[in-house]
Amino acid sequence: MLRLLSCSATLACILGDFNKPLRSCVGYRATCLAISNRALMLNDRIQSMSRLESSLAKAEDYLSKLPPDTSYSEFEYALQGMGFERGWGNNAERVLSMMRLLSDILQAPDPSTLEKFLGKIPMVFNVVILSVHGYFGQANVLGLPDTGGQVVYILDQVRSLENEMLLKLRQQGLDINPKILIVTRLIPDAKGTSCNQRLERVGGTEYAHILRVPFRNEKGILHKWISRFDIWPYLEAFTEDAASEIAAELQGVPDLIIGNYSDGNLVASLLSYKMGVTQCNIAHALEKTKYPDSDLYWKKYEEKYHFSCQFTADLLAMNNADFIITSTYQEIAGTKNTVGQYENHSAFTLPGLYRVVHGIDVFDPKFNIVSPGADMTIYFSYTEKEKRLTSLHSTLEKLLYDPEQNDDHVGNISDPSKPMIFSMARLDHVKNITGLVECYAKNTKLRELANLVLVAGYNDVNKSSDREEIAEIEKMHKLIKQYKLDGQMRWISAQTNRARNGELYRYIADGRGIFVQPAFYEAFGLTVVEAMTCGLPTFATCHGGPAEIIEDGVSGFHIDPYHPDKISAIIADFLVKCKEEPSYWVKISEGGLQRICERYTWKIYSERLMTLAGVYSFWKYVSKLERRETRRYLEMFYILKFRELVKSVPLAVDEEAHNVNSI
Ligand code: UDP
Ligand code: LCN
Repeated sequence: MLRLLSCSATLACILGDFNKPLRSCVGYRATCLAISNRALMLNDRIQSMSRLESSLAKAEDYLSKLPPDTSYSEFEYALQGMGFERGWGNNAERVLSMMRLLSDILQAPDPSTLEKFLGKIPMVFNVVILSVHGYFGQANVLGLPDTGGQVVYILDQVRSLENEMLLKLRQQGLDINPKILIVTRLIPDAKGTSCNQRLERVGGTEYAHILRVPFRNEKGILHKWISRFDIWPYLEAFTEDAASEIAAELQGVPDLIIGNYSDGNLVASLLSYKMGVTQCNIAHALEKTKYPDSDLYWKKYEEKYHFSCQFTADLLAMNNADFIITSTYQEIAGTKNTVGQYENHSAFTLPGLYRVVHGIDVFDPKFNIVSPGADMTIYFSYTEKEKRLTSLHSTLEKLLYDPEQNDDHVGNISDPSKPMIFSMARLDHVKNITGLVECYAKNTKLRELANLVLVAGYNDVNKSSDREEIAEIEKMHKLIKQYKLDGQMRWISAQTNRARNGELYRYIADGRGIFVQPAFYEAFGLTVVEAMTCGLPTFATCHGGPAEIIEDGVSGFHIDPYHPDKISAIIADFLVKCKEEPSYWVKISEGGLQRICERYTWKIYSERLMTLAGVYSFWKYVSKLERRETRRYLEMFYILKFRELVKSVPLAVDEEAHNVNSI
């Protein structure tokens, strides 16, 4: 963005017609949204650039004579006479500083002042966030197939976004309340979750809701959960239905649409195109990177994964987006030795289908790194004794050590005095939890030094409807038997209570344990951030986000899932060193905590996201014409290619006849 804005021709274009976009982006938009019938920032008295400049000079002179904390209402009338309306700030100091910023932009433009100004003016009141595939809920969903970090990310994002929006609106001197809608799939067969409710308020917020819209086709509504790989035939109708539901809830169009994952980003593209709204994409994980050679051998994968649809949807969405946010740099452009997730889409071939010669430009200024964090009310250091949930310790001890077998766990720990090697993830192949079991099982020294505790998926194949999970469950049982792990290992099924999970990380830290994230590929890795935020020394895959989150040997360790023997040796060496020199454990724990404070917090995230929303909405307005050709191409690609590919994905069938009118 900044690179483009610094180009003098572009600046000339913006400034030559500044008044129009300014009006459009602020005053007009607020009127459109029917948030208030009054204009924001400028009124009809200012009709030209010269008038704007002279009014600014007059207002600055007037405001500089007032005490800085004079409240807006005390000088509102005077500013109205000069052509200004609410939105500049809630007191004389803020209004003056905003007006000075604008004067600077008009007199001596520079990109950072423009970015600062655009980040502060009231432009975003209503946000729609799309996360289509289920299960999306606030309780009992984590660990269910396909339902992991994306849900955690969005719920935390929404809470911190609402706080940031409210803070900004109040600082802007506006008494408007924001609205945030998370739009997802309504699943009538909700399996004990709230995914069959149309509207649900997000806990810890006042103005954020989950809005659920069912999948339907000509036969009616789909009742059961289906894998994210099979949902392509439902998305177009979902978009239509979602558009009406959103309009009804917001009584207008949103100011920003944020897509999540391939399906959400595609729906975000269709909606933003339809509504003319700024679109932000968040990939979370681009599947093409996760499955090696899935482009060349797409036909092999097609029946199970329908990657031809997914990769096409990804190309469409990333090119349609006004801006993209990623959790790490490597997600965009990789490292010296690895290819970035987006970079992976710059050129590739799906043999017999199409060849991509310029899929995405990773140096496009639409890319921004905005890293998520962990909810610090749940995840905090094990050293913060006064905040600790010690009342949960007896439950946690039961979870970890109760010798009585039940459906929730497999295996026992016979020596609880040893530190624990802990991992928690969905039981997908790519998470490589079975790989960790095998590497632990094969290293006698490691088995002597520590116990293994895993929280992952179901432990009974009959409970799972996910093909990858079923294969992993079977493998896990086989390994436990083959290596006689009972006594040293506990496999606990997915745990959905986040507060308890937070205390679990800390409980394991109390016993000088560690966290291991052994995935073959991890796009970002929220568990890595959670564990580090709790002060648990973390060993995480060098493939993907964790390689950037952790500085090897300083704030944790990198491990390579393709070299399991090395992993067990690195962990064993660490545990031995910590036995001899307990301060080493503390050093790594503190290194992790420091890294988190510097980079991975939701506060940093939401401030940046709000600034970007302002900058790119403005940019969308001024660059409308330039993007027309791209849009035509994307339309053609969608209609001629994507729609055809979708026809090859079989429609899901509910087990028993459902009454369409029953929901
Ligand atoms: N999680 C959980 N219970 C489980 C498994 C996972 O609460 O049994 C949570 C975990 O704490 C984290 C998220 O689900 O917040 C997983 O996010 P991550 O980015 O690590 O992986 P993803 O599942 O998105 O691939
Ligand atoms: C999806 C993933 O695979 C994880 O690596 C991320 O942490 C999560 O989404 C949240 O972005």
